[in-house]
Amino acid sequence: MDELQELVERVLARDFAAVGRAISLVEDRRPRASERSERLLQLLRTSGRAAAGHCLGLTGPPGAGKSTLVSALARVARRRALSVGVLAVDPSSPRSGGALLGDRVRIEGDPDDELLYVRSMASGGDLGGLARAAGAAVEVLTAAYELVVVETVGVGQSETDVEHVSDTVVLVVQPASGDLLQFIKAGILEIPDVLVVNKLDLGPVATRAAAELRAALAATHPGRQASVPPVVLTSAATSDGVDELLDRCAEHRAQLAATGALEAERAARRRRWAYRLFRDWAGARGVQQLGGRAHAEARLALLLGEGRSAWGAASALAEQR
Ligand SMILES: Nc1nc2c(ncn2[C@@H]2O[C@H](COP(=O)(O)OP(=O)(O)O)[C@@H](O)[C@H]2O)c(=O)[nH]1
Ligand SMILES: [Mg+2]
Repeated sequence: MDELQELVERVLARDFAAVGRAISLVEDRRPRASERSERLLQLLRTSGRAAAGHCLGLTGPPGAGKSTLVSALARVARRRALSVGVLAVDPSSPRSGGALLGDRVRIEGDPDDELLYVRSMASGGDLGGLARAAGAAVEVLTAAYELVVVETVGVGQSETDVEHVSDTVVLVVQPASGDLLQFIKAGILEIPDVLVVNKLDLGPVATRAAAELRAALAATHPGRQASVPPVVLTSAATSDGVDELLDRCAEHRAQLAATGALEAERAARRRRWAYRLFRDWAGARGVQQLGGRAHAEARLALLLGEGRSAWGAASALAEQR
């Protein structure tokens, strides 16, 4: 067994240090690391372990309580004896140099708990690089842990979109923030699979916000009652509603699996992700040279079918041009 195979074995065995090393490897943007990183991802993918995993993407405006909710979700999931991996993606603003997420995920749990792994990732302003690294880190975590939770801001924005890495997208809002109205206007309510109004402990203002949200969803899904996503009220502070949130997310995953959509969605996501990375490098002209987006995506699908990662496929296509 070579060094990478050994690393993969240890990642699959949920060895803390190995998971950390694997993520560091796929985060490494130096060219000489990319071949090893690519092979690592391939080995993880062929292990087939990710098929059993579930990746939740939590998104929503700063201050809504995502980090606190991730912590509460991790606690509840651990109580259900699920192994949990957490990734907090922090797209530092290049202008202010500040971090949008501000804080780091604070997970209060047993520090000796080997089945709860938490990692945060900052971009330093390079969103394309962040997209690549976060996507790859999620692949590592999904191979290792039964439940993976990714926290990020910026739903509906380009490269950091959680919808490109998560099986289940959870939009978190807080009551009386005005965010809701903006989401409705921006058409963002089409994206999430589950919606959360957090800070239930604030009282009637929270239940009112949930009612408004349900009404808005019914309006944006006319004639499609069955596809209206559930709205869950939670208090990340007290853990109220967090069990229900986990149930709703598990139901969404079960639906995907039952219709065969889980694997198809993951493949489609990987293709879109590869396309984004390719377009980052090659630009609109590069896409045009290949005959447009559909053609570029078809070529990428072939490369992905050979077992390449999104990044590997995008760079291979960029070289083929
Ligand atoms: N009252 C109340 N405050 C909360 C709750 N969840 C989070 N907070 C507070 O809201 C603020 C933002 O929380 P944080 O998790 O950092 O939000 P994020 O920016 O979305 O990750 C913090 O002061 C939290 O303590 C909740 O359920 N109830
Ligand atoms: Mg946060």
